[in-house]
Amino acid sequence: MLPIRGVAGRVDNSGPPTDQDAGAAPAHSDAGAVPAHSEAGAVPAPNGAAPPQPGQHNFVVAASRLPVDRTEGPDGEPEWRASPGGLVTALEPIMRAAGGAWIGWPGSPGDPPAPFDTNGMHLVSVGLSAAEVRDYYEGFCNATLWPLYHDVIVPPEFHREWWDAYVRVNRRYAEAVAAEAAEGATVWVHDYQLQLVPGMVRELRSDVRIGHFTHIPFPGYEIFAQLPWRKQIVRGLLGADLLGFQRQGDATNFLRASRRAAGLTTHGSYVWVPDTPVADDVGRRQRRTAQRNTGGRSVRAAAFPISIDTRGFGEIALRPEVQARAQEIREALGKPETVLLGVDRLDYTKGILHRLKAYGEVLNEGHLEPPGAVLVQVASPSRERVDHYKRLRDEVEGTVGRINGDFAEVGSPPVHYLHQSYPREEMAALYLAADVMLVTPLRDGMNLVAKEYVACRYDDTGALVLSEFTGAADELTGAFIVNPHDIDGLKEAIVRAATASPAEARRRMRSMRRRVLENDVAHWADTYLRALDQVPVHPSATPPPEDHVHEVPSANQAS
Ligand code: GDG
Repeated sequence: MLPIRGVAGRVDNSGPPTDQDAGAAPAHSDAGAVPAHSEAGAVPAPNGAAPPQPGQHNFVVAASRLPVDRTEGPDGEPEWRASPGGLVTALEPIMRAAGGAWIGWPGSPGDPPAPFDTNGMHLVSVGLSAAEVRDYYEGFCNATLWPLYHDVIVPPEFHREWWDAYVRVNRRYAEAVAAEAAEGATVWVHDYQLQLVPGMVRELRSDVRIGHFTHIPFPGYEIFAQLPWRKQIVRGLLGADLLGFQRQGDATNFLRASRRAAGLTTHGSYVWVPDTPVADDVGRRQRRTAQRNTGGRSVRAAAFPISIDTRGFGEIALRPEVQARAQEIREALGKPETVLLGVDRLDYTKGILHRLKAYGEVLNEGHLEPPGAVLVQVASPSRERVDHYKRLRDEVEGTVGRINGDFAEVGSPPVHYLHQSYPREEMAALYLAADVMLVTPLRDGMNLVAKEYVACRYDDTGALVLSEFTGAADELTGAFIVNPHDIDGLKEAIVRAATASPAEARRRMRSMRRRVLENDVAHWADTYLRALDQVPVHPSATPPPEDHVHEVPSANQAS
């Protein structure tokens, strides 16, 4: 059993976003790919593979990316250096105590590095060919699932060859997990890139305990239903024992998808997964009887809101050199009365254009006036080879140019736009320098930036404008909560945040700091892993109680 305990240590949630890279030689041939859309609702298993022998690791994490950076050694050969992100540092003590392994892609196509050990963790690379980076990563993950799960802000693309690559790459991860996990190990799979892995691991290794956590929203069924492979995704996730989501609404959406896309029965926060799948074409009563006559498992879907290393950020913010840097930033901006700040990956989900539109109108109407007010917008490069991201960059940069053209004086533009990534200390200095933090996503699983800002405001000053469509809005109720689509409401909130009395700002910030200090990333990991630990090792064969919900599955379940 996994040792569950308080997790200490420094956690860095703010590693520069690393999902934009790609571009070298293929490591894997695409030949021999499994025809993945051959059978409705089932992801085909590989033929004739011998069951894997248990590995040596009691705790195995599978995430899209490995916590490593590629660097160049003295002889020009690639070297891999550990780069601790939030997740890895939160899990590190557990990894060390349990003999943990981390499975992920190192971030560039081509031959993966050999497994290596760092900080008590065993890192195992999954290689992706250049074609798989295109079809699986940039394609199915970031041009199908990402927009679909973020309320179709841009239209998702559905391509069967992208789905094939998704199945193939998920299987590669699952096989790596099965090879590393010791008998009875705990496996924790992360996010939308690996939704088939729980089911595939269960097929290979029914002895392990499997958790999955979705970092992004899970969409309402009317949107999810667009996905031609909705049933396979639901079934893949249901290979887990515990499904974690950011918000209760996400868990509820998943429970509904289980009923509608897969015809399963739910009871409270549990989905009943019968051992023998019931055929799609039977009537409602027959389906109910058939499901009750077979053994099965109950899978729990619940909310576990992720957080940051609150104390780690607070410590950085207290460092004299970081405070001096914050002062320097304000001076470089021309010592304005009000510094507003946005920090986002350059992603259409983050509402950067809505924010700029509102800010431009606030200036135009004279509610705030440059050079007394200055907006700093950090837009970290992200997914730069995906079309919608290229277009977004052009639009954001055009809008910034227009606002500066309209309102700048020589030497004092009202928007400072930074298309760059910064070290964590510089991020903390920016958070310290900002009077008003603008977090206005159209949809966001959680949004860690909002929590990082709060963590750095050790003197209870500063104001947060926060979109109601972020997971963070459930917790940070001291923020000025906005609907970013309502430009007038957004303008009003920006002005109210910029002009709030010190007493009001303090009251709001204190309540937010309390929340972020109580629920930090270590608490999140602990809570999740405790809940996973409580799942019975031998699944119950008892059917669900009578108060379950059953819906007639959607007419067209097949892909
Ligand atoms: C996904 C979900 C969920 C950004 N620029 C720099 C930098 N960052 C750091 C921030 C923050 C992180 O990146 C971004 O986290 P977010 O939560 O804001 O957003 P996503 O990247 O979309 O993350 C999200 C999250 O997963 C966790 O579950 O909250 O909803 O979409 O930590 O500080 N860090 C550094 N330099 C930069 O330039 N060092």
